[in-house]
Amino acid sequence: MIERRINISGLSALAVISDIHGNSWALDAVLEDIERRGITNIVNLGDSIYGPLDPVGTIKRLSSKKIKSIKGNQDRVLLTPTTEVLKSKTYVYVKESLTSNDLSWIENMPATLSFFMEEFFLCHGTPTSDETCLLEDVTSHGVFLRSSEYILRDLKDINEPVILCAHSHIPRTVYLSTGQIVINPGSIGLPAYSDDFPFPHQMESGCPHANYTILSKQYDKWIIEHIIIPYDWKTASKRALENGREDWAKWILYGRV
Ligand SMILES: [Mn+2]
Repeated sequence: MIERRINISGLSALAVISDIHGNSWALDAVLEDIERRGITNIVNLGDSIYGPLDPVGTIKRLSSKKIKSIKGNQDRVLLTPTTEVLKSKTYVYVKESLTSNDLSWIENMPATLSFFMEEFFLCHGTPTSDETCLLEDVTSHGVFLRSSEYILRDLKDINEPVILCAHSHIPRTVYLSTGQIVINPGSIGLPAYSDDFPFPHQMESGCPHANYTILSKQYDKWIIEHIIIPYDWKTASKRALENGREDWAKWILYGRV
């Protein structure tokens, strides 16, 4: 069979990564998989650095590969920490390992981005908030897939046909009545976590693997592949433990809270 890949926008495949959280072991496994597939366009939706893992190694990899990255809420707190964040030993660990070059690299990332001839819109949370999930309702009685109506309300000013969002660490794709597709690639480096904002809640991918997504254009339609990659999670988990984060060590090892 002759392959007929129609490449209308000039971009035939895009790898979408996010929420690395300093896990360079997981990032290496994902970058290797992307390279093996011959994909050269990579975008990164933020929360790249923060975590008790390998912040410096992560920045090195992202900047040397020239990966187009936006800021997440946990990249932003490294520049403007709240008093509560200042007390966190993970914040101190990450902040002390960063050089002023690293900090300006973080500062230079935009919060959102319209990418490739306005085909893609990139945001960490929603277009206007980096700490609100676009596709999940976080309530006092659990986390649910958000209604299309609420998602569309947050996307009222966004005309791009494909919206790439992150933050929840849950890989999923949602199709809207406007014909727009919203894709969350899940997390590379932290497959589960618990958090208190806006309500105490848990997010679990259910496995320790790194998650990312590939979009490839076939006959002018995007084929979406959510990819699950095994990597050396024992080593990453051990690093979290060495840095005093038993909770992170468990989340990384099991993909469960
Ligand atoms: Mn986030």
